[in-house]
Amino acid sequence: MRFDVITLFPEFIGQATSIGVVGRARERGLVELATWNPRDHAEGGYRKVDERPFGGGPGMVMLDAPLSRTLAAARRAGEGGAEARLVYLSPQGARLTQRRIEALASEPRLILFCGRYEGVDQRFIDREVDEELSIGDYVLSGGELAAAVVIDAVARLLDGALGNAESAARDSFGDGLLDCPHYTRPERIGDDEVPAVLLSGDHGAIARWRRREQLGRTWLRRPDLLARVALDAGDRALLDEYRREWLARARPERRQPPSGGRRG
Ligand code: 9WO
Repeated sequence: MRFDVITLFPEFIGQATSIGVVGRARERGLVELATWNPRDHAEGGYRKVDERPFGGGPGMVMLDAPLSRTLAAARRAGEGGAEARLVYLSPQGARLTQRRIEALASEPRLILFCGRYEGVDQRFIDREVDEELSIGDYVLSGGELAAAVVIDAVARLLDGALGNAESAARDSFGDGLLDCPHYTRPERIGDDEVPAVLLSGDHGAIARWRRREQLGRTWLRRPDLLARVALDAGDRALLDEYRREWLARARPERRQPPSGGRRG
């Protein structure tokens, strides 16, 4: 899969995708990355890429012309550039979800556009952008961090990007539930011990415990996610077990799961 990233800070994207799973995927040829800097396609000695907004107001707006030339150059490079979807990372975009990541991972090539300043001339967005995506309801300094999130989440789904163990772990998490707790040595830290089932060697019991923790933690912390997961009879039984134990432990005034709170 190829990513073309339009950014005023190509070095950021290069570094953010040179480590870990993404870095390994690039080394293995699973991911190809090219960065495109609008400043290289700007005119004049100052290589101007922004201008004051019409109507006044704070900040600057990215100019259409350098962006259009940058996008044209990216589309001319390599194969499939003309058809590649242009994704603009912005607070105004649709919320990024794992399901959307899975869809993006099936694309042979993606062009990710990272804005800066106050924003981008709307005519460029209306004419060229196929999809706006947001990683959350907050304003960053630019779209680069969000682009790195997309590249990381997509790369993990590509065949061969994860080792067998990681891939198995990913498969369980990929079913829309939160992850289960993880423990490692030492067995005891102060009064805190590792759940006995994890030391039992009973792989069936361990798998059931992990699934129950996934279901229970999702119920406690993200009931909105749980509502979207089709539970079979076994899952429903495990979740009922978790709920009964949680309610039995919870103080009378806490008989309602905390919305996104801790302890669970
Ligand atoms: C800047 C600004 C300054 C004062 C008041 C409001 C403001 N809004 C912005 C703004 O949205 N700047 C953006 C910077 C322009 C497009 C690129 N930037 C960006 C992308 N900030 N945050 C994102 C982003 C991308 C994906 N998911 C979440 C946030």
